[in-house]
Amino acid sequence: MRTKITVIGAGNVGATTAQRIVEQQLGDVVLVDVVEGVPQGKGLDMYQSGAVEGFDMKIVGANNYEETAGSSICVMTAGLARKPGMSRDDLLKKNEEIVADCISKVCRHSRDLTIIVVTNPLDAMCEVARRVSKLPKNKVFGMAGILDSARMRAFIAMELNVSMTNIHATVLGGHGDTMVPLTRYCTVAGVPITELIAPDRLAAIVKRTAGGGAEIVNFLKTGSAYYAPSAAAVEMVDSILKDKKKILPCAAYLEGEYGVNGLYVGVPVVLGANGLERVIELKLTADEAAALKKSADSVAELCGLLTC
Ligand code: TXD
Repeated sequence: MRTKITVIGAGNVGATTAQRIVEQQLGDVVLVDVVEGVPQGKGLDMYQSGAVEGFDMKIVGANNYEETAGSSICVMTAGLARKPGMSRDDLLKKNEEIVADCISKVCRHSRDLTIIVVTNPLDAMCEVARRVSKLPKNKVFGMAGILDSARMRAFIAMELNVSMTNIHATVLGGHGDTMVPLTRYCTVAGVPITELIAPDRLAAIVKRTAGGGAEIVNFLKTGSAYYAPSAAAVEMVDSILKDKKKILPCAAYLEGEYGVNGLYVGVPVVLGANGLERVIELKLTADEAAALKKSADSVAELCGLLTC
């Protein structure tokens, strides 16, 4: 049996996610979008690259969901992206409609689905997907923390001129301006970052991390980041399909962990064959816990505006 992965949205994040999945030979891909011809054209183009890249994964594009039948994972990227001056929250109403529509359709064709939400505002869109799919919380979660942590790792690598792969960083909280980069848990080849970077430089890195998405939006002007976001989503797909049980920061539905109840917030989790298998509870200082609470409060405020 070949593994099938549905990617909804054939825009920047969706198409790049599909490309990474087939190039890493994680499974066959069905790329779905509302715009006629775009998923078909991008799918065929990517499929043809297999002859050169050396993969045999199938990839097809579609405007409906019949082809997605029997998928084990759905990466949900459809929706509007930010333009300069827009916050992620400005996207709420329109993207709620899009996510609700796509998730209800994809669930009709695949019974045993794990949904990775990418669409912004991320934490609220995870909640929409959970409500509409009626799947358990281990099967519906979101990508944000891996991206935010990757940005922090990149900025630390730039500062210290060392390999990004030696750097470990954890960013908690909602995917927004209230995210909580945890410098105390940040290490370079095992050495605490606080021993390597002066407090003012570290504060600047934390600030740049929190504004990392806007920095790219301001450069691109017509859209938001997609290379790092797609890499982050595919790391999640890989850990689930190969049952790697990687510990990764993801948007998870919390029921009491970190003192949060009934909300999606970014926390470290174990991703394996059973989806989000476990939430890892880090010990937080009073300041960190307060920052996380503030972040959770802003997620709660947005979720209060949902109509589904
Ligand atoms: O960290 C994160 N979670 C994020 C989130 C990082 C980067 C981007 N993030 C969000 O993902 C972003 O704010 C957007 O909400 C989504 C998708 O971003 P992308 O950059 O891929 O946007 P595009 O290029 O505009 O693509 C969106 C596609 C486009 O092709 C539309 O035609 C399609 O979504 N779309 C739909 N497809 C299927 N069904 C419906 N209803 C639909 N509506 C739009």
